[in-house]
Amino acid sequence: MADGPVAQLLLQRLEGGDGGLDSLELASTLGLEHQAVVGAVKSLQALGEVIEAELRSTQRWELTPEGQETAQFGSHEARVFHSLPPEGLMQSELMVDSVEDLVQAKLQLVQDGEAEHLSEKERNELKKRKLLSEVTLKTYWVSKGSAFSTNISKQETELSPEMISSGSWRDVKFKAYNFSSKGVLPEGGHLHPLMKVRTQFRQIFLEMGFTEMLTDNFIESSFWNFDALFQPQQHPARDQHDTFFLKDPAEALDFPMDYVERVKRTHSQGGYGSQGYKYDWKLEEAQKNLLRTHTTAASARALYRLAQQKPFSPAKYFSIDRVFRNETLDATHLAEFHQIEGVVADYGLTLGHLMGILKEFFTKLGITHLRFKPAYNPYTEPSMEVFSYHQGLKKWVEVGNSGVFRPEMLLPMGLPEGVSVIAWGLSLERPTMIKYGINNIRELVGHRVNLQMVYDSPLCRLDT
Ligand code: FB9
Repeated sequence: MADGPVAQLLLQRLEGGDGGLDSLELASTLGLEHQAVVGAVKSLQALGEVIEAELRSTQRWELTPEGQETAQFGSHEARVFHSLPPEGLMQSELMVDSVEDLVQAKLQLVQDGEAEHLSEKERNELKKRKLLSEVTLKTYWVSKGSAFSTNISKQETELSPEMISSGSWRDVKFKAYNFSSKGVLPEGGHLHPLMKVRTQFRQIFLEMGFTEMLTDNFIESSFWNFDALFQPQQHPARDQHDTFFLKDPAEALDFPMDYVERVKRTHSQGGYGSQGYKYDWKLEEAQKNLLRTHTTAASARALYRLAQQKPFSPAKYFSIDRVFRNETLDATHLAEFHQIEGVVADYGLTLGHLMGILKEFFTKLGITHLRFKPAYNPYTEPSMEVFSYHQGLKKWVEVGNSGVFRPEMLLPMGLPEGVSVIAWGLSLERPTMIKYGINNIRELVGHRVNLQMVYDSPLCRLDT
């Protein structure tokens, strides 16, 4: 503060001096930190022409932390000598009977501000041993300004209602606004990179005319997660090592039973042109609660709801939310991830439509030059894995999976003959890790995440 004690001391030194003073020397004389004197200089500068302050660069030798330790406790060689046992060692092993610790002495000279007593060769030797470093200090040469005065009255920084009503504002000096001072950066929240990338994907789906599905239930019944998708009850994905089943509540009880009957028949006897899986389908298996293994369960619910609307009207849905799998954990896989899924329902959709919409979708991600590879999913036929050549990684990268939902899934829902549904999926973590250059999933999610990474993560632009 301009009316603070350091500023007053500085003004008195100027008053009594014969020209000017150096901020570093004044700090040393007053036994203050140099920054305290610099603060007083800046506050006096804000008053206008009370002082003149010229910024100067001063070279100074300072001890490194190791140098400070050596100055305090002695050089390594001396400490070895002093560590010898009092009875000493055989003369043949030691040729010196005393040692003068010149290194420590020189460092103490520097510590006392007398570095100039060392030769350049000596200083460079200590610098080479990383005991000494040359620093550039910004100091101020302060002299009297045209409006110099030692009587710096307290400056008001607030105009209060009392001042206005009493008129006392007329008798006080106000501190000038410093319009160039930067405001205090407001501490706000910080979006996690995953959430930034999710927003980008959501934007892409919305501009493509898709509607976001309801995905607010992590807990799902086996019925909607598997049976409704025509995934047989003995499928390996349905057992404990791939899926997290719940103990309590272990069972879901609320189903549209007419629909369940059609699903049961399709699995066990076939129908709609399909021979089915010819097994004894059990309601108890379908009632088991689990943590959804894919957001395709939400797609099944959305498509069932669509099928109840008569007459049928085409729809485009998407979802981006957490799914859970009892995976083997590694650097890129955790037991959960965010699945992104797009679904289009209309009459006469074909694999060509699926390829076309995938090209449009991935182009918006900046991913071009797609390749499609035949694949298998229990609930889509045909299915395709989607690949793209990644220029940065110089290799083909799997960027998603896709397919046409099977009639055995769609027709029991009540969707009209001729309506087909194309769909695709990918993860949110993989593109996020690539975009933000993160190699280990635990740097992105989990209890070991460095929050500074979250604070510092830049805006996400997927198309660049
Ligand atoms: O995300 C994936 N890869 C990917 C995506 C985008 C990307 O962008 C880069 C910035 C340029 C890069 C990579 N994958 C899917 C492929 C692989 O990472 C794969 O190894 C891991 N997969 C997950 C599942 O693994 C247990 C990613 C996840 C995945 C896989 C399939 C689906 C959804 C997510 C699906 C589906 C689907 C299929 C048919 C109908 C409906 C849904």
